[in-house]
Amino acid sequence: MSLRLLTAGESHGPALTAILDGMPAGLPLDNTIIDFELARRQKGFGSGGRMKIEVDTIRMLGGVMAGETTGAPLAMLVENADHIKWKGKAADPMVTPRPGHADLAGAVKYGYRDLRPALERASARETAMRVAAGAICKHFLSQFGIFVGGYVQSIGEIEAQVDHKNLKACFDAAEMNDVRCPDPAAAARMRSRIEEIIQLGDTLGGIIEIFALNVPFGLGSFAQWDRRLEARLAQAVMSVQAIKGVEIGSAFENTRKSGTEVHDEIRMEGKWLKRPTNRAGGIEGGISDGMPILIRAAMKAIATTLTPQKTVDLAAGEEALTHYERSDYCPVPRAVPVLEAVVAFVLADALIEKLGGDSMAELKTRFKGLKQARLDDLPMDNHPIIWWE
Ligand code: EPS
Repeated sequence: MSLRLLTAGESHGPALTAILDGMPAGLPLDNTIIDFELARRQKGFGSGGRMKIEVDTIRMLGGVMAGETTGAPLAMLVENADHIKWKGKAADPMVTPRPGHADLAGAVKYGYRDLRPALERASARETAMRVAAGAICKHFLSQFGIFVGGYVQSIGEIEAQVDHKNLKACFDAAEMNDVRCPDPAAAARMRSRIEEIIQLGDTLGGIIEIFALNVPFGLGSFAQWDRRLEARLAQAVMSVQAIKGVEIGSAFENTRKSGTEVHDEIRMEGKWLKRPTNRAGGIEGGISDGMPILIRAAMKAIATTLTPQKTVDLAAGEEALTHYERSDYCPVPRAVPVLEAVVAFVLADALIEKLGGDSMAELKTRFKGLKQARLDDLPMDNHPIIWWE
């Protein structure tokens, strides 16, 4: 691991913090790059009241001097505006765990006498810091021409028609509406469905697609299980709150096809090796293959519902209904920048590992020398070899 990220902080505590360690020196960085992504995370139809209270902005506490990274750990802080409402006041006891939330799991595991510590840290508010770190990773990747983007593919049962040959256009179109969906007709239906679910006091999940363009050949490795790029991406995606499934390329659809139908043929265009299709999602043998990386993430309908669900009052020791304070209804559109961030983190980590070096100048020189999928870069000589004596 070249890059490391730790976050800390509670949803209603004074602030959220993060340390991103391992970013090379010499990356130009100003707060607007991070604030732009933090603002994207706050926007999206289907949010609850909290997003009207917060205006997430970054405070850099270390690792940047005179507008450039120094190679030292990047220390970051986002304040919780809602904290003032909680500070110094006794909070109502929380003793009825929400099915599907971390409430019960956290209380049993840590022995809490109230559920709040579990939900405070398990909360998706933490994703603000992953977006902050991810903004730096996206910016780092952009120095090498790599672009990470995403959009909503489905919400509930409503699916968008997506042109996977024009992923950047999908991203641009999705940024134009508040459900982050590239298909305007589906976007309108998604919006009405979310309106309906708000009226019903319920929540909705969906599928988000994240892609990366211009990723060079050779990130990740089959040499060891924990170096495989799809495994690292899957872990990062699955670590995002409410994500319960992940797919690389069209993996699930591929299961319905035979081998000759599934795999992406290798063709020649001059000396270049080309892949007319990308059902593998840009990764073969745990290594990026130069095609766009495509990841699909399944987000469940979140656990906090205005309509009560059956649970147990853990203090009274009797069956009860869940208690509702406030929540999002459909955070799927807001999850897009979060998933972009975690994918950017993994790709930045793999690129730094591939290139080595402590400064952007060193990395850029090495980037130019990377091998590509062309015959001239392959030393195949067609001679018999004795592999084992
Ligand atoms: C969350 C509950 C809601 C969300 C929150 C995640 O917060 P609150 O309990 O303050 O209403 O808005 O997400 C954020 C605060 C955020 O920044 O995304 C939860 O329980 O996970």
